[in-house]
Amino acid sequence: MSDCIFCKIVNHEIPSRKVYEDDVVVAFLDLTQVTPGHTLVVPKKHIQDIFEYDEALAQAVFSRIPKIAKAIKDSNPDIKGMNVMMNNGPLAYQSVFHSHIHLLPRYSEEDTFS
Ligand code: DGP
Repeated sequence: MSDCIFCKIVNHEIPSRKVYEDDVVVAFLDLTQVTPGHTLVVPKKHIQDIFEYDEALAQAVFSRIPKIAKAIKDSNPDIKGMNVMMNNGPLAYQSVFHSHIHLLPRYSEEDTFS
C-alpha cells in the first residue's frame, strides 16, 4: 500500500533499525522503545490485522517469532523475559494498520507494567 509506513519500511523506502529480515517478515526496532530492544515483527505482505491472516501466512509469520525473540534475548544478558503482543483494531489500540507483533524485552520487576 503506497501510504503505509510499514510497507515503506519493508520496501526500504524509509529507514528503520532492522534486527531481522527474510522472505516473509522484517523485524525492526519500534520508534517508541517502551523498553530497550522493543521490536516489531511485520509481514512483508500488507495485511491490516489478525482478522486478515489466512492459515498459511499465519503459520509463516508466527513460526518466526520464537527465533527472533531468542535472538533478541541472546543479544543482552540483562533481558529476563519478553512480552509478545499484538493490537488489532482501533479499540485494541492498534495505531499502524499494517499487522505487526510487538516483542517487548523485560529487564526487571520495575519495568513489568510500563
Ligand atoms: P500499535 O499501536 O500496536 O499499532 O503499534 C504501532 C507501533 O509502531 C508504535 O509502537 C510506534 C511504531 N511506529 C510508528 N511509526 C513508526 C515508524 O515510522 N518507524 C518505527 N520503527 N516504528 C514506528
